[in-house]
Amino acid sequence: MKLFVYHTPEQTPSEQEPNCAIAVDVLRATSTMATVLAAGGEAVQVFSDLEKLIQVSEAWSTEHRLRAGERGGAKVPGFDLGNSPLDCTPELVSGKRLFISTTNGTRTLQRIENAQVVLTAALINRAAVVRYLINHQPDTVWIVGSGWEGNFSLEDTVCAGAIAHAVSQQMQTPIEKIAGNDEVISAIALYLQWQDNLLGLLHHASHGQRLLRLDGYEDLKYCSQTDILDVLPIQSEPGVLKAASRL
Ligand code: 3SL
Repeated sequence: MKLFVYHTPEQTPSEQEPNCAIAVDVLRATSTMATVLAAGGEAVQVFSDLEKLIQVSEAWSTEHRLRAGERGGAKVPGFDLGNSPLDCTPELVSGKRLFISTTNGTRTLQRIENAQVVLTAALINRAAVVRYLINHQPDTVWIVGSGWEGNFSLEDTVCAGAIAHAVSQQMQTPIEKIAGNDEVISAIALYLQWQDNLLGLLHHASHGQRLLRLDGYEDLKYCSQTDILDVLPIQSEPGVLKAASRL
């Protein structure tokens, strides 16, 4: 297995597809997706375009769908939800499909949707993703951060490092044997530096600061936890993610 870390969807090579691609958007899209599927959501379907989201979701009855959308961190007017994982309680989401559009996370998923296997990861479901990699041993794995509008983000990189570190430890393989690019080494270094204070790191992150200005402290706190949800979001068709146990 070779791991590659890309900080943004734009940095991924365009003429290749990996055996397994993992979208990461710790603040907050992939944290929300893991939370919805762990809480019994039927699926999460992602869109970059709000009009398209509305049009496709019209085919679902209102009892079976939720529309979620965020632009610049704020909820899209008229939608049921923004992008806070804390709103996704079992009472609200169980049995429903979440139709969601976010600024960066959905773009990452669209970039990697043709990989053989597509997963989503956040700190909160890191262990489930690592278990999948250890059990299935895909040859090439891309861990793709969402960043913010094309730029590096601390929170996605630290999550990539948390995944790569755990894979290396559990396979008892030195990191230089499984690292496919230098970004893997630097992501692990970031994780090792901050693993005991991930909430502190999210406070330094530019998007963490943006969310704090929008009253998002509780979201930061929730998203900074490691391995609290045993759920593996996996793509069942382009743009649709389900809990692996329900496929
Ligand atoms: O950019 C995204 O995809 C979002 O996760 C951003 S936010 O945290 O909802 O503002």
